[in-house]
Amino acid sequence: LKTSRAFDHTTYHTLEEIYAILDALKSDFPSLVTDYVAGTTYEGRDIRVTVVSSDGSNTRDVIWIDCGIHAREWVSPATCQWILDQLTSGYGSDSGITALVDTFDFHVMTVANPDGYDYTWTSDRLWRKNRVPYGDLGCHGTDPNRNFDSAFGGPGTSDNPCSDIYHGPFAFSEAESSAIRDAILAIGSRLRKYISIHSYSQLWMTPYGYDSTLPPNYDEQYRVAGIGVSALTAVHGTQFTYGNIADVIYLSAGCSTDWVYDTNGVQYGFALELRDTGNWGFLLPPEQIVPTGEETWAGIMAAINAMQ
Ligand code: ING
Ligand code: ZN
Repeated sequence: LKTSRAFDHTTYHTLEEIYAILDALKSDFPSLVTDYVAGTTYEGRDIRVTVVSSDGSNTRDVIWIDCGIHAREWVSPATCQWILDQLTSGYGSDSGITALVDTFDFHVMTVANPDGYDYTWTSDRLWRKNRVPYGDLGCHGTDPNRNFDSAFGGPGTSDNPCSDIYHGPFAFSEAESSAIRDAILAIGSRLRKYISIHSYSQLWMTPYGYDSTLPPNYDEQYRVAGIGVSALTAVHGTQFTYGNIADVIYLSAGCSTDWVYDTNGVQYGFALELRDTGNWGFLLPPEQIVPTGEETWAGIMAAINAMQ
């Protein structure tokens, strides 16, 4: 198992540790890895994007992957770390990874909700949202994945600031959703595939979440999702269900995948729910970081190679 020295996949990491790992990755691979800050949170933390590019020209098509939009879903940032490790340690030694990195730029947002993530380490392991105070009841947090301008305020959202699916006062009121929006708009027509990684439930989902209508190229997205799931299952036998968000999980207006899909002409918008199906749930043991990373990355690679 080849890995870059920056990483340690045997355990979950604090935000501070993750940011140190991302810094070390940049200095270990100066010609392959750069980064940028996509936004700053309410509590003043950077929202970082790591770019893996073998030519640095900023002209190649882009694969976007974000992790940790929800704070308690710890295996999601761990999987973005696994993916960054594969992209860097595999470049020049693994032919499949080398071919991908010579074709695409990868933009990886490892912790999309750093305030919330930090809060799950210090105060409440099961916190989901960001940490902005709202309302008269002393409640905190907007759900960043209900704050995008895709049927904002529609089904599967709440206008109660104390709810775990509070949509916020207006679309893009939050730093976390705005950071993804701004980064995606800057990538523009170079964006080939958007992938947002959550846990748990073992699902590979496509638009839409805001209603049950299927987008024009649903069949194509469903085909590619199926190829991803087959490759994922082949690694450790983990079963995934796939299909549109509204049918496979529930209606959820204002989610990132729908906004990116509708706004940017990108043909592939995926949202993944990683292990498990509820036995451990958000508290997935650290021993499962590596197998989860292995199967998820195999699925994503297959789904990239299957794009038309
Ligand atoms: N589930 C997701 C949620 O935001 C989801 C499901 C993903 C909906 C992507 C829409 C888009 O509710 C979890 N566990 O967060
Ligand atoms: Zn989530």
